[in-house]
Amino acid sequence: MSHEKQFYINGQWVSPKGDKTLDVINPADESVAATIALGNHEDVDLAVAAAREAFDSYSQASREERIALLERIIEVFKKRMNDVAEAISTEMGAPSKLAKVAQAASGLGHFATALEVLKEYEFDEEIGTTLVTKEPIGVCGLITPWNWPMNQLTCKVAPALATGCTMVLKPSEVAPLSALVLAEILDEAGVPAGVFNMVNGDGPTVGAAMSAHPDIDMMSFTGSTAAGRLVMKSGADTIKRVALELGGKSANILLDDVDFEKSVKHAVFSCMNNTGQSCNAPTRLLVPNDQMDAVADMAAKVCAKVKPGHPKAEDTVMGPVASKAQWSKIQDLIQAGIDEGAKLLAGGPGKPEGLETGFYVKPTVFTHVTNDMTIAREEIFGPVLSIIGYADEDDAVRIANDTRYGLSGYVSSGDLDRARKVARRMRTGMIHINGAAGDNKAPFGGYKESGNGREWGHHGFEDFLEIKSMFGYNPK
Ligand code: TXE
Repeated sequence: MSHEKQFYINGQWVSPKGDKTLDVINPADESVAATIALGNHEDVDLAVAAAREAFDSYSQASREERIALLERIIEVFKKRMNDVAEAISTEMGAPSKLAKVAQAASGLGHFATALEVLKEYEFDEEIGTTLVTKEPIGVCGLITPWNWPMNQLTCKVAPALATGCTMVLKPSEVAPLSALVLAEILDEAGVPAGVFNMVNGDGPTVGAAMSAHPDIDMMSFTGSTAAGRLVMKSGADTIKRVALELGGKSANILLDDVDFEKSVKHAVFSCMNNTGQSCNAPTRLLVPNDQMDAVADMAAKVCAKVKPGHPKAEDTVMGPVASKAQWSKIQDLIQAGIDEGAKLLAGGPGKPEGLETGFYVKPTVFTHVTNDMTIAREEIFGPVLSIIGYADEDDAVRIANDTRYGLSGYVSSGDLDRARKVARRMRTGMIHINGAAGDNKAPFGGYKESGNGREWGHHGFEDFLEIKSMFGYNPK
């Protein structure tokens, strides 16, 4: 039976308290892919009560028991890989290959990493006669977005389970289908009742009820900076820990000694990957002023290879964007780029030819962008690259840091030491040097308005742990 109109609470699929529903739109053809139930504060109360009740025993589960649980989850996840990929592709439009090889695989990867970390993690530390121990923080509220849906779910659920926390998850209402598959996986793997609970719903109702809830001990939120700010504010009343992973406007500095052909190719493809819907996408390409024209020629050639198409078509490298709202936001920003005087090199407003139905965007590149333009300041979250010229290395660093965001940065140079020197001056939580990919064993998170938490690997355990000092010694 399908669980789209149910929530997963206390180890069971249950009916919602209210009767609100929402159609999930397939962005590839605008058809209704499913209709989900939207929860309210009563559903949240039930889920939190179940998580609270389960915490007493699950927080005491041994390391071995938690290891065994993660191993079972990984086994079932592998079996359901095609279902996960299919759900992702349907709900947010990722091309089939990207959905499976990158999106679903990264989701599974967080369970594998959490398992590896849990086997070695030092929960206890002796400081003199004091035992300092790290304990699960309690009931966690997890709120996730739609852009890398399974990756975002599991980079929270896996460390929460590994550290002995219980949780209530609210996935994005735009992309709730992969979360339903995850709940089925966790159920089949035998996660004890109440440890994992899921309530679908919108942000202002279910999300807000969670962040204000007195029985939730911490919130882990990924989404827009605007919504993250609201979660932090409402969490303040109950002094919750609030871990935020928010937007970005990452600069990609090409120093003057790079192989420009290679770096520009990488720059364009990375910006357009997942139809530009990644918080760490390198959306501002910074090049020496005297290279602007040469780089523009190269970028135009690469961009012509990024063909938008239906997610199910074999050769599609770029699917639609996830929603109509997202499509409209991107159109407005492309228009702002034109109005403010940036030079349109490729793409532009409107839908690509032959893709009039569905939320397809033309891969778009602007050159001669200045960092005060709207397209250089706002997170577009679409396949739109802004190329900005710089005078010298100091100028490049100044432009890179001239943003309210601080998630990722990118630097390319023929000399690793030189690239690292520049990287140290960039105010971001992550830097990719010479096109290196991220590593899910290393911390992921941002500075400034990009957030305050760190996810992935052993650093990703910290937000889910409290620290206790036990002073004392044996009486003689
Ligand atoms: O995000 P929202 P939207 C950025 C990106 C995108 C823009 C808008 O620029 O164009 O945000 O996307 C929940 N209390 N990112 O509107 O609203 C919501 O239900 C609690 C970057 O879709 O932030 C969903 O589960 N929760 C980002 C989640 O927040 C609330 C990924 C994300 O939705 C809430 C997504 C509230 N008051 C968008 N309001 C990234 N960091 O990768 C909403 N939510």
